[in-house]
Amino acid sequence: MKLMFAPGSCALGIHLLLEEIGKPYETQRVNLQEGAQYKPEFTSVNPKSKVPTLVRDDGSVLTEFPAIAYWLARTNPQAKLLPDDPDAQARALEAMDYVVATMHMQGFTRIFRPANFSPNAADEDAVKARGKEIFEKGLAVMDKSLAGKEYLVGPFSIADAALFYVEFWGAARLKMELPANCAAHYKRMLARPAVQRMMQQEGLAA
Ligand SMILES: N[C@@H](CCC(=O)N[C@@H](CS)C(=O)NCC(=O)O)C(=O)O
Repeated sequence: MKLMFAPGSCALGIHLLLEEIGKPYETQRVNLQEGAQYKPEFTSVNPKSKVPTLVRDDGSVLTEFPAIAYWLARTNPQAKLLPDDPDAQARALEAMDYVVATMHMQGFTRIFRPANFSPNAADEDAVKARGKEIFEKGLAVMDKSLAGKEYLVGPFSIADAALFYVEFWGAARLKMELPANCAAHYKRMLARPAVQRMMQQEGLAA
């Protein structure tokens, strides 16, 4: 398997899952700043121009964070990345979809790429402020859902890998103070050996 990723991007959530699984895999860095995701070498693999992109052992390509995370969990049951119970599975997918589709795509994309939301440069601050509002609302929702729990659905699951990457963006990039349960979850995640290995490999470790 080969993970195509950019250090510090949302792909870090998939990278940490590969470390949790512990089977050999390759990585290939994609330089998003230089626009490598729009060049034929990358678009011939993933025409969506996005990381994470997973090239599987049979050569087939899987994209979209939730799909990759779900497939990794289902094909590596020994790693216990998804509970067996259908209700808990649905809760994990529910949380992961909210993180990716709302907190990241609606919130952070406004902060990182305001020009995608308005052609008018004068709108930039307002677009970013709206993005931060969406992210903060998401954090409040996740914080409530973590109350009295170590991880989102009880034991560690793929949903925690998703929550971790947006917590990382909030804490390390925006220098925000995370709400208490998210801050404790972020700390708990940082203490996992698999997360530490991923952080080292991506050059993100403090
Ligand atoms: N919906 C996609 C989002 C992936 C995504 O937005 N990736 C960002 C990095 S965090 C990216 O590759 N951006 C490059 C670009 O849009 O040019 C997923 O769930 O995997």
